[in-house]
Amino acid sequence: MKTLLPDKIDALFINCHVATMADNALSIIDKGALAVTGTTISWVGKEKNLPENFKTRIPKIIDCSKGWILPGFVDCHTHLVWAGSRSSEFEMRLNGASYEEISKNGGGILSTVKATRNASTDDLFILASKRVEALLEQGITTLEIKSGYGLNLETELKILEVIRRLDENFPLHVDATFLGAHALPPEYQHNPDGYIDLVTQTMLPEVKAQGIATAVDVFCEHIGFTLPQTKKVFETAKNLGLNIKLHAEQLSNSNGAALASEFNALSCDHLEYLSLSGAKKMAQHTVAAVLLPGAFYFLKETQKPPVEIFRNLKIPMAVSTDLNPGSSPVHSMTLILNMACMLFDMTCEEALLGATINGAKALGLEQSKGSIETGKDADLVVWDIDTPEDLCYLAGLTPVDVVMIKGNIHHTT
Ligand code: DI6
Ligand code: FE
Repeated sequence: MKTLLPDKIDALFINCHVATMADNALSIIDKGALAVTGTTISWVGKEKNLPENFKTRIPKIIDCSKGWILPGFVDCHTHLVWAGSRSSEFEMRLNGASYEEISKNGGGILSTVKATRNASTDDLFILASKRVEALLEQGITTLEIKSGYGLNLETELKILEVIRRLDENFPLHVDATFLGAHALPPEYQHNPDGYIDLVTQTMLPEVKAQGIATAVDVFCEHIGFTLPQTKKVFETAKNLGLNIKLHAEQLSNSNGAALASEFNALSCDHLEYLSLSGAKKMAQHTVAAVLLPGAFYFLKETQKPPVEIFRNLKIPMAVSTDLNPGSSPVHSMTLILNMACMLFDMTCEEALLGATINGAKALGLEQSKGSIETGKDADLVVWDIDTPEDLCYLAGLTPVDVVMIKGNIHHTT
């Protein structure tokens, strides 16, 4: 993505190292510099190669004190609009109850649905804002948020409205995904197909009409929805021109990834129980694999996603927080990076690609987000670290110095 030298520069980072994450690697530039014009990256390279006239006519020069610049993190899978707490379920699980048992007994997702239905739009916005602030402060500059704790038209729209307000009120880019088929609501306990009819005939057309979500997701699982039900939702989504994503093969192999691939999904997410044939379908349709080590850790799962198969088939691996109250109440991308390495045997480079360019691919945003290349959005983080690997290795530390989103600085320490 080469462009001509910019004739105007608004900000120049100097005295930095850059991990651009271009070309599917860290792609390090030592002793680098980076120029921003308006909302985009206009020049990146070695500082010694900076064109002569750059330093003299630049309003803002940011000395990075030998820190590292990486693209802002892309958190491509969260469920962060919810009310209520599931800490008592956490305690139940520590006493031996399983996630599935709790879910079958009316707890789990449905307990969050009850609290979320009872919360006002303003309450939900305040609760979600705190979570978004936490992510923003840790260098997340692009965020996907799913609905799915409403399970009726009114509350699903309320959640999507909150997501829209988050996008409007925070500097980071927020994508909304409609996850109406997340769990069976109490009103349809004995009529799952009736609920799928509600999702496809009423909810999806309204979501589309309001332009309030860009993608559709389904929880395809034995405690979620069957393959034929998932297919119905995808057919409607496709007809409406919405992107497709899937919670697939998280707790068992339902062959959801193969189905989603046939619908040219942007991503399949979780994938612990993915089969080789499912992976091959994903590769054939260039579907990204979104790996969620927070849920694996929190549910004490033992079946790892087939990372070696993803490598061999060159399937892009994204990693994400899956921030939600039940299976991944994890508010930290650096912790997720460490988990991706320790639990899924990913390398630091793979984990970092997962939290940047491959996260962008999972959202269909790779043309503008996820790597440092001229012409892309100036979504950058300056880190006070010695090497990019420190972000995976120094578990729990988040040494952010500067967060820039679309050319504006939003956080400095
Ligand atoms: N899979 C998950 O891990 C989350 N949703 C899903 O479909 C869990 C959501 C929850 O337990 O509240
Ligand atoms: Fe999820």
